[in-house]
Amino acid sequence: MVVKVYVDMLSQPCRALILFLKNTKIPFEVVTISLRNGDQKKDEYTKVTPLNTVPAIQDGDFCLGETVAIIRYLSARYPDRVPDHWYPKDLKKRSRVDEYMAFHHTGTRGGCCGVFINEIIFPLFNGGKQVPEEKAKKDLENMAKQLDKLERAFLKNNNWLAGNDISVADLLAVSEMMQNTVSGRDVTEGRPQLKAFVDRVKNRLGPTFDEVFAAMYGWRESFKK
Ligand SMILES: N[C@@H](CCC(=O)N[C@@H](CS)C(=O)NCC(=O)O)C(=O)O
Repeated sequence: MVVKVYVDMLSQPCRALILFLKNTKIPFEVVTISLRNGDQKKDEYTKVTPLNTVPAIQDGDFCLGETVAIIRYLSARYPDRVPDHWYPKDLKKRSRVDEYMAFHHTGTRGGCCGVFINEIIFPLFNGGKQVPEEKAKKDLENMAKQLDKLERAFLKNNNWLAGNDISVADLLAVSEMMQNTVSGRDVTEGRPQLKAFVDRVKNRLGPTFDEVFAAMYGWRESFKK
């Protein structure tokens, strides 16, 4: 049976999930939910997830939202189709990935997304208006604080965020950090180790990286004009 995956490729967690799926043998089919068109609020999608967010999946009559829950579900559902390093079966190794995923939402995503919303989403929905300077400053400070934590607690002197090989933690983090490039912001500026990490993830994923980021690259180009 093919798992239906509801995504908008401009969304950070959706890209992380698709990167994960493309690097496994899980059979899946993409269903596009356009956030810009408000598809996530339609009744039909509410039946898939009353959270009305992307991503979500449907596996037979079982529907699930929230990226982390989806990754955990799919890894358990298809244990032989997911290379172990993505979400290890070993309890201690897996717990390292879980530790990052628990940090991710208020940490990397909280920090980077706050700035992204200020720089792209707010002006987009408010006729080009900018957020108050004080708010922009506060959110930039928070992003710096979260990225400091990311480097100090997870990246340290390692190649990957959670263990000695690439995992879903790396996909979630990089997808989030890449989103800020839409406004021309490089969140790795002044952070050589973090920059090297992003490049490492990109190189490790090969062509699937650019495939998955193609829609976001297009969006970024539209801001350059
Ligand atoms: N914690 C959720 C976050 C999902 C989320 O916020 N998705 C955004 C796009 S990045 C969304 O669907 N926003 C639409 C809305 O809130 O109306 C996850 O990881 O799945």
